[in-house]
Amino acid sequence: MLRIILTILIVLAILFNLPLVYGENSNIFVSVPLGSTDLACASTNECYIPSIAAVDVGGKITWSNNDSVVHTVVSGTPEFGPDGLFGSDIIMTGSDWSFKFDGFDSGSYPYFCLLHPMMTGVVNVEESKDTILLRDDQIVTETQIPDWIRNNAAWWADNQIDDDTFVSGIQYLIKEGIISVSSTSSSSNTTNEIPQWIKNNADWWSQELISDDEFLKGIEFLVENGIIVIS
Ligand SMILES: [Cu+2]
Repeated sequence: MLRIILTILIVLAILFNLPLVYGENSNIFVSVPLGSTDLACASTNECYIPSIAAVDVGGKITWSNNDSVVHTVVSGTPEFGPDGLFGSDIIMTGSDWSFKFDGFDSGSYPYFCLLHPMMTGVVNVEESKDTILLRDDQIVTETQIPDWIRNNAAWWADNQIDDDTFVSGIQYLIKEGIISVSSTSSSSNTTNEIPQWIKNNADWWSQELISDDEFLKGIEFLVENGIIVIS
């Protein structure tokens, strides 16, 4: 029965192009080792091992209490106290506690043990690498364009900003090397008309319906036809 359910889930994932591959840091384990009440662990940063743990946004960390006494995991610092972002109750000897970092901004989140405040650790929440298994050719793609440009693309597609504003923004990003395109400007006898399909692409890209690569094809067209000029 379990096998049938698994098969159905995999088929559904493939049919609807859902991500099948997650970032490396989606399921992390941290140990509270034996002897963590000993002050010595603080001086070597071994009260939680590893004391600095990286996890993807939406990933899960499980803290296991391998010590002979109870401990806690509470976000914040001993100096300023708990900050309320995450926190366990008492974790019994031999037990564990998990927390999922859904909706967290990337950044460093310190934590400590309420019962033994010299026990401190840090969670580094990181954007996962957008590793998505594609349906047709199983190519793993990585993001090439900063995400905030989606806003610009959406505004442009919606005629809230004009062609010049959008194009000059993209032009600047290419010049600064933030976006890289493979083509270079060729013709000087150009029309400044931007084809509708590029605007459609921008709209779809802003909604994440097409990939960065497909959107870049439109940008490359603009470069090739001298509408975007890189000097
Ligand atoms: Cu403790």
